Amino acid sequence: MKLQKIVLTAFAPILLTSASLAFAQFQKPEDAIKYRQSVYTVMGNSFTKIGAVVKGEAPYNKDEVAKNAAIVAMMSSLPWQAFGPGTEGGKAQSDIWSDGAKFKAAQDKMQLAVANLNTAAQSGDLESIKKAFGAAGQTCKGCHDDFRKK
Ligand code: ASC
Repeated sequence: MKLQKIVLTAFAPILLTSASLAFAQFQKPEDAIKYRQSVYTVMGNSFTKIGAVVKGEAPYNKDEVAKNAAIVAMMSSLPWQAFGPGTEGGKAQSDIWSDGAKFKAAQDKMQLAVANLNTAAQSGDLESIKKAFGAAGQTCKGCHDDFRKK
C-alpha cells in the first residue's frame, strides 16, 4: 500500500466527521438565518405550486406535482441545522431555543407530513395528494403559530 493511501485510509473517519460538522456550521448568525430562510423560500415556492393545483387554480400535471413534492420533501431536512445556539434572529421566536423538544417534535411532524405528500404525489392520485397537502399545510401553520414571529 502506498503511504498516501495508508494516510488517507487512516484519516478518512476524521475527514468525514469534520466535513459533516462543517456542513452544519455558519460563520455568522446572519448566515444561518439567511440559510434557513432560503430553504423555507424554496419549500414555500414548491408547496404553493402544489397548492394551486389542489385548489383547482392550476391544471393537474402529475410530473410537475411530483417534482415539487420531491423538492419540498428533500428540503425539509435542511432548515434545522441552521437553528444552532447563538443563531437567534430573523422571524424565529425564542421558544425554538428554550423549548427545543417541542420544536424538534414540530420538525418531525412536518417532515413526516411532506414525506407522505411526496408519496402521494409520486403515486399520482389527486385525491390523496389533496389530503396529504392539507395535512402538510397544517404542520407548516402549526409551527408558524408556535415558533414564528407575527
Ligand atoms: C405555503 C407557505 C407556507 C405554508 C403555510 C401552510 O405555501 O409558504 O408557509 O404554505 O401557509 O399553512
